[in-house]
Amino acid sequence: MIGNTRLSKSTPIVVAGGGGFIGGHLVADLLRQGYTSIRSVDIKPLDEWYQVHRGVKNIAGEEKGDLKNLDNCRRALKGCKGGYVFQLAADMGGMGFIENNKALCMLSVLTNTHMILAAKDEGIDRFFYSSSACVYNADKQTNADVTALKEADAYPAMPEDGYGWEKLFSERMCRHFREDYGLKARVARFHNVYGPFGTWEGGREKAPAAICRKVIAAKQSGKHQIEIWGDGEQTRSFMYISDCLRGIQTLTNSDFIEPINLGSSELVSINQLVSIAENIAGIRLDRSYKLDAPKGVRGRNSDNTLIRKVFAWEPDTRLRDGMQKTYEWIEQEWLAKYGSGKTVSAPKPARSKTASKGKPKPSTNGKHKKPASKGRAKVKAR
Ligand code: GDC
Repeated sequence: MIGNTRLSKSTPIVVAGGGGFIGGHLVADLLRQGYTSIRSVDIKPLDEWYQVHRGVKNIAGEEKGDLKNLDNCRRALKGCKGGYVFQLAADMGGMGFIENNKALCMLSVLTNTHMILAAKDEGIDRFFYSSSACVYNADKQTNADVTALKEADAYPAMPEDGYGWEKLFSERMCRHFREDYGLKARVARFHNVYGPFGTWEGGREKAPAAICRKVIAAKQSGKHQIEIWGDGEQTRSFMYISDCLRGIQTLTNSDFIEPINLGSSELVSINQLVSIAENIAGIRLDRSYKLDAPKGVRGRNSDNTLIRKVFAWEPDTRLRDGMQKTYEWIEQEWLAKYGSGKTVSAPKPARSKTASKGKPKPSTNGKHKKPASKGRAKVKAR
C-alpha cells in the first residue's frame, strides 16, 4: 500500500461496500498493488455492483452482504485477524437523496456499529471509517464565499440532518473503540468524491455526475438547455477518486488518529462546474434554476492545512481534469443506454431503496456490451 511497502501482500483485507463507487475502485487499486487476500462485501446483488473484480472473494446480496446484520459482519471478517477493514458501506447519495431519506441514512449506524464491533472481536489491526464533510457545523457553511472547514469546525455539533448526525456519531464510536479497546481506527472526512464508475442518474447522483449527464443529454437531444438546482452560486469542492484512494490508504497506514479532511480545496460555484462540463462538451446551454430543489449548505470547502502538515500531500487533481474523465465515462454509459439523439426526462429525487434497485446489464472486461441502467456499470477488471 502507498506509504507502507512493508505490509505483507497476503494481509487479509476486507472492503465493506465493495460493490459501491469508492469500494469498487479501492478493490481495483489493491489488486493492482498485488494484494492477494481481499474480500469485497456489499448488500447489492453482484449484477448491481459498479465494478466486479476477479481474484477477490466477493460476498454479495442481502443474505450475506447486509452489514447491518451483526452475524454477517462477523462472517465477513472471520479469519482476518491482524488484517485491514475499509468500512465504506452506507446507504447514501447526493443532496437529492440524503435530504429525502434521513431515516434511512441514519440506519447506517447499524452497519457502522456492527462492523466496528466485529472488527474489535476479530482482532482486526486497522479499521478505516469513511466519514463526511456533512459532519461540519451548518452555521459555518451559510455563505457561498466560504472560509474552508478545518477539522475543529465539527464542534459544537450541528451537522447535516440525518446523514451528518449518523456520520458524526460513528466517528465518535471509532474514537471510543480506539481509546477503550485499542482498535486502530482511522477516520477521513470525504468532501464530495466523483469519478467514473459512480452513480450518474436515478436520484443518488451528486452534482459532478448529474451536471455531466444533463450536459450530455442536452448535447445529444440538440435541446441546449440545462436545469440547475438552486441559484448556481452555491459553492463546493470536489475530490477525484484517485486522490480519495491515495488518501484512504495513506491515512490507514499512518499513526494519525484524529478525523481528518480528505477533500480538494479547489472551490467552485455550481455555475462554474456547469461551465467546465460545457467546455468539455464544446457547447453552451441556456440555464434555468430550480430554486426549490435540494440544495444543502450554501458553501463548503476543505481546509487542507492539517493533511498537508501530516502527510506532506493533499488531493490535487484539477477539477477540469477529473471532470474530463468523468464526462467521457458518463457519455459512454449514456450512449450505451439511450443511443444518440434521444431526449431523457429528468429523474425525480430518490426515496427509500428505489434508487438502489436498478439492474445494470452485464458487461465484461471494461467493454460494455449492453447498456447500463440507474447509473451503474459493471466491469470485470480481472
Ligand atoms: O448532491 P451534491 O453534489 O451534494 O450537491 C452539490 C450542490 O449542487 C447542491 O447545492 C445541489 O443543489 C447542487 N446541484 C445543482 N444541480 C443536480 O442536478 C444539481 N444534482 C445534484 N445532485 N446537485 C445539484 C454531499 C452529500 C454527500 C457527501 C458530500 C460530502 O452534499 O450529498 O452524501 O456527504 O456532500 O461533501 P453536496 O455537496 O451538497
